[in-house]
Amino acid sequence: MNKTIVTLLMFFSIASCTNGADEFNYDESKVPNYELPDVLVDPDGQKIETADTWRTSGRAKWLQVVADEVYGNLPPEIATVQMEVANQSTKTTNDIKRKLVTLRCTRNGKSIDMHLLIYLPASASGPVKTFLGLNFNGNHTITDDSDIPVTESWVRNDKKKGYTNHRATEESRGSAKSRWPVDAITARGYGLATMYYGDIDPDFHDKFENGIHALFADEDRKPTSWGSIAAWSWGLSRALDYCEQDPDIDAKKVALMGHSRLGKTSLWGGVADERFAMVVSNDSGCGGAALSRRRFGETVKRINTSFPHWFCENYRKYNDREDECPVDQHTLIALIAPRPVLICSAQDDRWADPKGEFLSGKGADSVYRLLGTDGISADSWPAVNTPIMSRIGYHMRPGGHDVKLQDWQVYMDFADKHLAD
Ligand code: GTR
Repeated sequence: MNKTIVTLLMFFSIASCTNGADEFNYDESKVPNYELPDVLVDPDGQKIETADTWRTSGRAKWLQVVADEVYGNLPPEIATVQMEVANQSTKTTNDIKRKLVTLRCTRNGKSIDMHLLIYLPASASGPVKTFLGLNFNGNHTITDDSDIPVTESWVRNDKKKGYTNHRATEESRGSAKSRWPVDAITARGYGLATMYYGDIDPDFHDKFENGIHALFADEDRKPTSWGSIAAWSWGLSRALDYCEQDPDIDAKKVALMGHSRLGKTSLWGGVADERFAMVVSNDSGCGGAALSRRRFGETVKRINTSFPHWFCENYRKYNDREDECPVDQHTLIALIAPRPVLICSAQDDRWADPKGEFLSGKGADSVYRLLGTDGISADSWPAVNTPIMSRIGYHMRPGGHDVKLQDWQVYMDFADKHLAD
């Protein structure tokens, strides 16, 4: 191959890795001036001066705005979905108890099965604090254990990993195990529960005809109706319903954890269901922890264009008009208050705007303090490898968009501190 071709190929591969660097801003000096909506002035313009006002009216008002403008509302009939444990098994090996639980959701003669894979320290003397997170490619990808069935749900095609024709094969077994360090988690006394997000709703724009949406074919969809992130979050709550029935799990101490689009999901899941005791978002970026008004890395327009099914239709109004949105992502963090929330970034993951992720924690600080916690104990964006362990936590590790064992160590340090008995 001649030199020019090699150079051109290198140029194109770098350009595609940075998601079209030319179109998107990665220059801090080009971040526009912006003003964040004050979360202590409610959407009707009333000042929120006491913890009681936040609890009795302020929170609910902001919650409704975020649902209407960003993630969408579940249909009121969601409560008519019937849930049953259709299958379950338990096996203990090397001091780790593994459970497989199938949750069947039925409505209008249709049903979906969501499969929970749970690992618990077998020698625990009582119910354990547990991390709950959705996985990207099927439960069988988080382990080499051949007992875990290869998912039969829709998967994204990835020939390298053995997913073709939207079906997973044996080839993909264990392919995501580095992101789910089961031994390290159980060794520290925590449980881990995970479920494939595609069991709840497939991740493509199917006009809401599949997954849990399919049980609502009678729904009159509106610009404020649920997208896939709201559907995945609903699935997390059903997993928590199961945890409440399992005597091995301390359901009052379940921490949500999610990476990337599933980090956005863990944040919204923690907002929508206050039973979750703690939330961890990893590299959640645009539509997750990162402030949209900064327009650094991924933008609202880009996310709505690439993933039109993730948010509600109303969110598209803010394409290139971030300042007109009545909320920014700090509101999402504030809605988790006073529960502990840990915002994690990766230094090289500029697409997700690590600084913007920190700043949304900062923007939520006033609500956490009003509710009597220490908020976020850093004045400025901390250096890499300097975890901030206050009630709103922040951590940036070196490297790129991923979940690593060292991330989990910080999640568990944070849980040790904030979920202590
Ligand atoms: C990207 C998307 C991000 C993030 C990521 C992921 O393509 O732009 O917002 O969600 O996918 O989930 O891996």
